[in-house]
Amino acid sequence: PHAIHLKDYQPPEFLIDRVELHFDLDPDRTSVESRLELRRNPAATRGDGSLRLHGEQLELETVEIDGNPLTGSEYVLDPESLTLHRVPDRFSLLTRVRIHPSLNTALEGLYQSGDMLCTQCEAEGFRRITYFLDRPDVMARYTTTLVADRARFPVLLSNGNLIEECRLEDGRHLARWEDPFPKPSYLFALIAGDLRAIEDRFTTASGRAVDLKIFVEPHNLDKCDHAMRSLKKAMRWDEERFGREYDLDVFMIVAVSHFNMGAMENKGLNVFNDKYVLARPDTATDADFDGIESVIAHEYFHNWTGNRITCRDWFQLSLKEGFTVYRDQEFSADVGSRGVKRIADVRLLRAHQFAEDAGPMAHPVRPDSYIEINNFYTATVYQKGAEVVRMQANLLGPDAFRQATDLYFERHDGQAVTTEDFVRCMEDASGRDLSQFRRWYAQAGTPELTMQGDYDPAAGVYRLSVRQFTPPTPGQPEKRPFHVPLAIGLLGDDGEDLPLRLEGDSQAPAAGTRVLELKAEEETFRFVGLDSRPVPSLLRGFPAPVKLRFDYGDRDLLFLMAHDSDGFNRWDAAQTLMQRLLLALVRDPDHGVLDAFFDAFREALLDAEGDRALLAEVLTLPSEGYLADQMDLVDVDGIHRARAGLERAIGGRLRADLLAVYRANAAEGCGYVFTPEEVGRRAIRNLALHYLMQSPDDETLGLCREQFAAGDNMTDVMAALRLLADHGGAEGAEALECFYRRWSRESLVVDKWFAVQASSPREDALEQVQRLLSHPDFSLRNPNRVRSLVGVFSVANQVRFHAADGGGYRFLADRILELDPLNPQIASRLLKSMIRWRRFDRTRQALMCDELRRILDAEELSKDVYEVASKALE
Ligand code: B3K
Ligand code: ZN
Repeated sequence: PHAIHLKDYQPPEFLIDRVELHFDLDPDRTSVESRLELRRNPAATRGDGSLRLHGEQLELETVEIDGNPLTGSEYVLDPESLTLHRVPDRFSLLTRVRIHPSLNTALEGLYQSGDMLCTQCEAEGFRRITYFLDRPDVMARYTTTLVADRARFPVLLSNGNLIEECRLEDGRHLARWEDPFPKPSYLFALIAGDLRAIEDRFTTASGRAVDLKIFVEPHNLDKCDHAMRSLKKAMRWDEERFGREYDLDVFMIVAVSHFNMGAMENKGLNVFNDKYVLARPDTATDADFDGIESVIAHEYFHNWTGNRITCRDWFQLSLKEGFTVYRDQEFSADVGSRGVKRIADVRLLRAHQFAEDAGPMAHPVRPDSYIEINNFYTATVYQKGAEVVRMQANLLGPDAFRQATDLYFERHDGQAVTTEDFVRCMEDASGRDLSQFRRWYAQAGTPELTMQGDYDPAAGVYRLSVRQFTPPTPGQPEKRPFHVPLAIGLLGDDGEDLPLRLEGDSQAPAAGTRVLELKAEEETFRFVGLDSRPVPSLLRGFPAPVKLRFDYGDRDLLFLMAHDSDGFNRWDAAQTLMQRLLLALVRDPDHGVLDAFFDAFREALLDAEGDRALLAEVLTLPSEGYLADQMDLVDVDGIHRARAGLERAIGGRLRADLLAVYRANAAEGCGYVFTPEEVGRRAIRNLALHYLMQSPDDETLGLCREQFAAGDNMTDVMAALRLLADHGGAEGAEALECFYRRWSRESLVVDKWFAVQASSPREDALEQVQRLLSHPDFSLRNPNRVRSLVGVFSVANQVRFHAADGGGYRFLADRILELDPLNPQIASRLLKSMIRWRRFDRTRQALMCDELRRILDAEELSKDVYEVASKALE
């Protein structure tokens, strides 16, 4: 397999103005006829005049140019393309191919999911449907005709508006769809199935009525309300916040149960993993409700950021993904709790993106090269990309940023553009110079900011010196300094914010946060007019995706945790404190925990006025995975022991308080509602139960059992089930069994049942996971199921996955080798949990490398898995 490089980009030699597709749908044997209106691209640097169309796994039956059939000697076929030599400057091309959806286990292109047929084309799936210029800078207008058996496939959908529908002979019927907006092929979609829809209507700001439809299999019709509510909220928000209106008469969402990722923003016809659509209080947790709200919004927002304006090439992926994640994060912050949302986003970024940046697959937000683009739908492109947009939004301020996005939408509507075009709009609208800022797109790695403060009481000056350093990443041994926004506050003895007056300021600014901009490798800021040593609150709200090194004393952290006006930094202080304590306990099990720690924990816990969701975040210990990332040499067992020990100590020492919190936060009998307050209440209550159950007695076990039995909502039931299952014994087995019996027909709930067992820290977790492989409900062909068992075990069960005997690694490698021939995308994703082997001891390093080599030695490895495994061993 060979790499593709950004520097080799060439505009397409041909453009396609119109596409007419005709599908004769059958799961076993579908025929696809395509008519393309092609013309030479005036902007292209002339190639050799031939036309090379992408196509994979297609059985070609006919090729015609302007109505004249070609003979076999007039074209060249290989497994990846169809090449036509000597074609006119403008012509119509007809091809007819056969494909086999029921054999398509990779779930790319046209495939079968249960009884329905569906498509997934991003990034390069359209070439598995028909011969085409399958690249995002070729935008065409599509008309799609679908013909299928009427009884089996009563619903036939594609992009755009329905323009014709009729019955045919032999029980077949036809539907014709027309999409008036030019689009790249990756946004094409079709659906055929026996589906039902819930319908609603949305009137846009300019008064146009849009029909909204969510299609699901009939038995899921009662689980669509939350998705529909979320959609309407997102549509309104995008009008208000970004001035973006929807542009077709109908917006459709379809939920399918076999899906490689979360969802797909196909024009007018979003196709979703059903996990991000279906929710009823008794089947879905608060986290699921949250996920649905944000993924529905995300895909909807793509209509402008991705569809109307798309990417020139796949190196620009973050142009649409980073921006759209930023938009969905802002949406969730506005409709939920902003502070909690920021914490959740940063937690995710630190856990996944920082880890990625520190490993062998590290790449810039705009990668320079790839072997398989599907490997680059990463936390870096998505989450760090969103932070890069957020930094620009903050540097410009809300008004200029809105002008800049307006300019972007106006200037580039209908085009396929680059991240450079985006930044230029930011500059043109604001007058700011972002030339150094652009490095955020080009340089990989997480910058480390080392800060030092010292106070000169005689002069009343506090000096804050800042140094930035970014570690080398593959292919980038040296980095140049970034342009980093720093949001900083200084707290006085009373915990109040002080005015931040920099030396040379003509007047004192108001007390509060001040945004400084670091551009050099090293800089010192001098704050004047301070009567006593302030406590600095650094990087408030996490203004940049960086790591902070500052030598805080424990007292300062406790002080910030109690007083910082910035909620994010109160949380961060608590996390730093806990992280420090835990790492000390890893190094020395006898380290001991100060009373002050428990006092602070208790004080926070009993804060009756605080936002409970925020509190739950503050009181949650950093994960084992995150702690591992803070160590040069990961001590898997030490981390587990320390963290579990501290949780037990909290549960024991604060038992009475935790019980009080548990009781005070009982539901008030109004049934399940998904509001930030109620989510927060359930979160703090379940966290209290979690701590109590770390050293359970009859009373807490009783509470847990009661909650499991009584819970009318999945959030509480799952929390109790997890605790009972981890507790083990007859209680655990019984709860698991009872849960399975009740929910065995709800596939998404069965996923949870698998996941609970896969993430259990119990010593026999791997054995249990092995056993579950042969459970009748397990299948390698359903990505959600694979993720819930194999994915969860290898990502969320650090202590068992990294067991010193290598059993976890062998298990994972076996699954990857089984899965790769079926579904390379999922196989390659799973592999990512084994690539950072360098952080471990020699024994584990050797075990992981053995498995990576075993994988690389396999015959007929996919490009996906090859790229990850080979880069891991480089
Ligand atoms: N754009 C899709 C992701 C496609 C992934 C292809 N391997 C979903 C999203 O980000 O909205
Ligand atoms: Zn997206």
